[in-house]
Amino acid sequence: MKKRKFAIIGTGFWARFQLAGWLELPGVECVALYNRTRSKAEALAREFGIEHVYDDAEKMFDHERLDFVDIITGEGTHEAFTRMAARRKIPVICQKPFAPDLDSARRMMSVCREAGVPLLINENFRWQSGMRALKETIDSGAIGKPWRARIVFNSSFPVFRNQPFLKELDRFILMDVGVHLVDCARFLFGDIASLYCRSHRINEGIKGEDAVSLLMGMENGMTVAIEISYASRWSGECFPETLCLVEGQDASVELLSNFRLRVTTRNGQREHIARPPSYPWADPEYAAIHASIVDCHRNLLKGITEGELYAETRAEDNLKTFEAVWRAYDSAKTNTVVSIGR
Ligand code: 89V
Repeated sequence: MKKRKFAIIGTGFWARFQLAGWLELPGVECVALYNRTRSKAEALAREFGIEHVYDDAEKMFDHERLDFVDIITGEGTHEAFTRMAARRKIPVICQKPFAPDLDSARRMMSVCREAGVPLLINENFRWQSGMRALKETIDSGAIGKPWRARIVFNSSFPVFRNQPFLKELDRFILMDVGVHLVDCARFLFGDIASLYCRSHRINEGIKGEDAVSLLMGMENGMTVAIEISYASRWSGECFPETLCLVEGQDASVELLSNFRLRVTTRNGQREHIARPPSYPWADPEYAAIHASIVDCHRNLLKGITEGELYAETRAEDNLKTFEAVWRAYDSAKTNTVVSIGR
């Protein structure tokens, strides 16, 4: 099989795990790393035996023969790197959140459309083993028609320790974690019709919001509540797991801590463990998330090799998630219910 050659743009905290995740797949080869601080790229290249390192991205694009790039920089530079790739007809995989704002996301989509190259968003939460098992259970009809759900990511994990730049973001938790949970809601239940959002800043010394409650009316008539926080001290702490309760006409299904999936019917309960695969390179603190990177990448690679439509989180789809997050900011600011998609 011909290996697809790719480069990673941005070698910060998350890149090591993205790269290790790619290397689990037989059909790819990382040939170059770019970082504006060259020494960081060199350190990662040494660790993974990557041959070429650059601190000039244009130069990298000119020198390397790439089948795709994986952009893992902050969202402020996603558009510039996407333009460089599209100009050379190179497919783009870009880390969430999609862009610094909606206009930039739309411009990225139009340059890739004009160049005829895929633009895919690296959104991994829907690829967690628990989320997949939850969807399978709902789709199997085991709980009947779902009518309400709660998706919870409440923790006091010191997220700023590994990612200090998150403190400086004017828009923090909705952009960093909210995009994941809104995407999970869309993955499980389809598109959003309306939403109402309230936000708080609880931790000291940060610029953006670190606690959000988001109530969504779905197009299928369901009500979905999302709770996110990095300021919660509670007995359910299980970062980085996402907890869910989905109520159906006949039964409910819960995604509980330690990947337990519990179905409760009138007649009793049954539970099984939707354990993620374990990888030696995963950071134990983030293992639940890191394990999903491999399945996410497998799907994105299919989008590159077999056609964009195979990638679940292609830009066209992820724009809906991203739009909902922006509407949530509008809702929190104006304290109003916002309609989506009209
Ligand atoms: O996946 C992420 O976006 C991470 C985490 C959820 C851990 O905050 O930044």
